[in-house]
Amino acid sequence: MDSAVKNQCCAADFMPVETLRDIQLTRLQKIVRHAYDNVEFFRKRMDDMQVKPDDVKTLTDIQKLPFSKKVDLRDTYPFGLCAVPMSEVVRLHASSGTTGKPIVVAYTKEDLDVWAEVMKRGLAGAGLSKNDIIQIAYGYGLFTGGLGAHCGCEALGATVVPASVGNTQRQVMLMRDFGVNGICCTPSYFLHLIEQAALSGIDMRELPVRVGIFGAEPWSQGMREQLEKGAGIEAFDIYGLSEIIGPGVAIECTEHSGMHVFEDHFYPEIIDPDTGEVLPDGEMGELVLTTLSKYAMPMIRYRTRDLTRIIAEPCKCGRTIRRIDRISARSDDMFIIRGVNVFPSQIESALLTVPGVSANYLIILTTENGMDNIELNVEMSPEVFSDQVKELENLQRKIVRAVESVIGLRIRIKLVAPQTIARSEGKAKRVLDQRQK
Ligand code: DLL
Repeated sequence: MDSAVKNQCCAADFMPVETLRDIQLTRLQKIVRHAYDNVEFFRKRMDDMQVKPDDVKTLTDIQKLPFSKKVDLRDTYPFGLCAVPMSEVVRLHASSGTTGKPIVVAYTKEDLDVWAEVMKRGLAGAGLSKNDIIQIAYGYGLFTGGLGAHCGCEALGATVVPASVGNTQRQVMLMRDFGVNGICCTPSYFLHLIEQAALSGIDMRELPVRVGIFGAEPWSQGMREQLEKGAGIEAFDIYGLSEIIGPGVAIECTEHSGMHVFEDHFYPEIIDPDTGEVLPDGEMGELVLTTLSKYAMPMIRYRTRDLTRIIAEPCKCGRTIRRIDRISARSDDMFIIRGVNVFPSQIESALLTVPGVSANYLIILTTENGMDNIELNVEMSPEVFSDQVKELENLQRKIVRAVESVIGLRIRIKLVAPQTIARSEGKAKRVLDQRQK
């Protein structure tokens, strides 16, 4: 790794593994005690399992502790999992989710410092510095994306352009006029920005922007290629969730081979989602995270529902903190079509292997003759749209084959006209579920 880049990064990313494990254990013991003493929910769960904070003597003792889930945040809405008095809470965020009440998360001043620190470390690892101008086009507000990235950029000392989402033409104008070098937004929104720039005669590749920090939704390697080629940038995958802190739980370094988890603050485990059994490093399963240094709302063994694996082998960049692989799917995103398990992310990966196809698509689920059925609408680019019918049929056949080779099912593909699939400013909505319940 370039030593100039390394020097900007926090030394914590490179500490000896033994030191890291010592820090993790000390922090784990302290946070478990804090949660037990101050949150009735955790105390009761631990009492039910007959485990006390003092039983955590080694890092593997974490396995004795109970899991927590999103439903626990809903059941204790809004502040039931708070472990400090409200006078210590300086910020609230919330995530709406698809059903029922939002989940609320709280931060002390020190928690915000931790958040800014991990974001800063992530941005520095992506090669950004105080010399850069960074536009934040994640939503500001209850969603953690905007303010999380904002505080990290400020901690880095960069010049922040807090654009938030929306007003796409103005976003492009700001990028051009301010000479923005770094952009933080969802990958689907950046694709939209590239398209809109082109419509106003601006080639994003000619702007100074060179780094994109993209996350908050699953995205494939094919999408990465479209974003990097379309804007002449280097794209970094960033992962996080409101319940744990927001963006900045993990992020890629310049090696782009998995996302480094800021393990000194978030302890990762992978479990079998069906049995809850802890799986060895390298095996795919559900990511479980424990916050080691967040005091307003500590989360112990939180089941994220995100499927990935831990990559324990050392990264070429020299960081000692371990990596997780790209989030391949969420366990609750899966649908079953004709007996086959299908994840939306598999469809995107397959689709984008076909040359000339853009990442604007919509998966439509319906019920036909009492069975679940799937149709994939794919938007054509203006160039493809003007092609002969024969060529369109050819493209359709290629997509059918590409999808079949990944999911093992022949599905209906409909090619739709350019600009007919709704664009999203935040997380893209890829699935329209019209199944009869
Ligand atoms: O999406 C926090 C965030 C903001 C992350 C900006 C990265 C950038 P939530 O709204 O609570 O928080 O949604 C969290 O989004 O459990 C994953 O399912 C998904 N997700 C987040 N980042 C990624 C990613 C924010 N890089 C949920 N790849 C998580 C795939 C992601 N899925």
